[in-house]
Amino acid sequence: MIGGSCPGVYVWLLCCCSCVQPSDTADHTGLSLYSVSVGVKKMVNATTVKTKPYTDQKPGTSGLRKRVTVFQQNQHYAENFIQSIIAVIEPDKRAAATVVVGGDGRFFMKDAIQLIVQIAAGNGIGHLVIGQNGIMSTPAVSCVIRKIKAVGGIILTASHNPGGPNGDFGIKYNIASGGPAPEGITNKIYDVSKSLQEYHICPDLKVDLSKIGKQSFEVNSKPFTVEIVDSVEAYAEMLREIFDFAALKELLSGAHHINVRLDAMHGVVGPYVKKIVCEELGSPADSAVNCVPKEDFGGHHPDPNLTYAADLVKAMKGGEYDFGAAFDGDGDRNMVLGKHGFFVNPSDSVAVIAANIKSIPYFQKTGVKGLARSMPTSGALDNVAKALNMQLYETPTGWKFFGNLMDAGKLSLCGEESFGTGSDHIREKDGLWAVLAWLSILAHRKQSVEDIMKDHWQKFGRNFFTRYDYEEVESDAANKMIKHLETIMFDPAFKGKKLSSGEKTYEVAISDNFAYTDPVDASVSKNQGLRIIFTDGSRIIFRLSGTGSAGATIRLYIDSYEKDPKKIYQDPQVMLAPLVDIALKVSQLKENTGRTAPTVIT
Ligand code: VG1
Ligand code: CO
Repeated sequence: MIGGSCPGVYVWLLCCCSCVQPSDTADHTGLSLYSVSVGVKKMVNATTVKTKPYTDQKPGTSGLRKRVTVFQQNQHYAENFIQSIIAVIEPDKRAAATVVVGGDGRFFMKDAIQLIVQIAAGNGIGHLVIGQNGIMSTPAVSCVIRKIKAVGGIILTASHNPGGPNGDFGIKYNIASGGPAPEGITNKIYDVSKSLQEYHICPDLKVDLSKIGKQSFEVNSKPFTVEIVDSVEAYAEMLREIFDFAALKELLSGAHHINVRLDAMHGVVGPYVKKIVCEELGSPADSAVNCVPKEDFGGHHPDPNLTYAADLVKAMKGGEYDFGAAFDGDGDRNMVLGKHGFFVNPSDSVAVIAANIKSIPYFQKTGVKGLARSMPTSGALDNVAKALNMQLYETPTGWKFFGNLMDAGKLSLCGEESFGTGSDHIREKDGLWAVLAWLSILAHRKQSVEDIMKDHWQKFGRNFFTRYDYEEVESDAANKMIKHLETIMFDPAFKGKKLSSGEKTYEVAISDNFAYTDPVDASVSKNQGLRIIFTDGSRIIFRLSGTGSAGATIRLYIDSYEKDPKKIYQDPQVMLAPLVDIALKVSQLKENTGRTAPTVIT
């Protein structure tokens, strides 16, 4: 070693066999094709910094989400939360542990990653694997955690929330299965954060996020390595195993190819779409738009719905494209559109995939173990489960509840009404996977999106579904509305009550606050949404969002089943108008919040 002559820092050239230890030459993850060690090993010191706890670092539906300014302007705010996350990794496991780090490219991500590197090193974590330039979609992080058997991952994203200096930022912890930390762990993180007095950090440690390869350090005489990997390759490799790429290539670039338009909304999925759909499957380069990740998502909400993906909707209406899709900031959500902008409701999307599951080679290998949806998601999937004699699970909102079922071999395919679809190939919802699933169905059935959807409704009946979002309502007003609703709903006289709007009358069968007992570990999650279920099965659901960063977002969900083939092509907003009216009356939403119209209707 030549370290002795160079105080503080010593040079470690990997081409020089006399100074290389076997563990350093082995490519730790096997992930990157180009993994070369950057031949300098630096010695850095860890120090302990005194801090004061914050009381508001409770992870929500999917991680801790706050305004960027909250992370930036409050002293040690990000440091505290990162320290709280790392605190849940057992101290004796840290030296051998690998943690995956990646994010959706939003403003403040790179700063946060440098902090994670410094704090992970300061707490004795042995290895980090980070996407090049910090970029890694949420499903790709899940994929990489599983592939390299990491102890977990930290994802820097606020998903579909806007970014930029005045936008949102978020930090989420995923566990060794690749899935979002379950409530038991997020509660622990929160508890640590509430009493945190200090954190451990290597303030002088800096990594070059742009350079693929391994960067080695010595922290208080213990090795610490950071490996920067290609953000796309491991994920692409996984998709090649799941789908029939030859059939997809034929569909997208063969003699009778269809035309697609994919909108990455300047989120993280752009490089994935470019490499997989354009370069590999042969779709023309201009079929994918907004593919360069931007810190502020070009000033838009990176949220794939009819309101925020208006450009895609407009482009599809022109009739030039057969299939369209948009993704959210971190690449786990998807919206599917057919020719002329035909909208596939996400609750229907998962049901269609379930009914056509044989179009996807992965499921032929693994079999279909069970289906699941979040509680507010429409019952469309239930109809398929019943017809195919498959088990169906109804979980609370948020992907973390699916993981246990998947790990226990009870669940293969699941979805949420909020544009989330996925399977047990990983433990996150997966936007590009959902798009390739749909394209596989198109390739197999050789029908349009609209015809596939209409056939489905003919066969299974249709669950009309809509969601109204009231964003940034004043918290007190939202709570007042919920209190009011509870008073009415929990009155024993409410059951059997007939509620009418125009010609329509519905009789209350059940009214409750949804609670879930995990069938695997028996953990109980209460207060997951107020439900009014009518005797005909129609449902009105109210819940407060757990992903917002300011005020409260009220979500109202309506689900109503129709079997009559003559009625199934009607406009959902027309079909559901009486139930919406009843929901607004019962909740006195307008009176309580002053809101006369929702921010977004899906
Ligand atoms: C929302 C959706 C939920 C989804 C969650 C995370 O949560 O309703 O279905 O799992 O976002 O998605 P909430 O609590 O705001 O309703 V993502 O793509 O923002 O990570
Ligand atoms: Co997301």
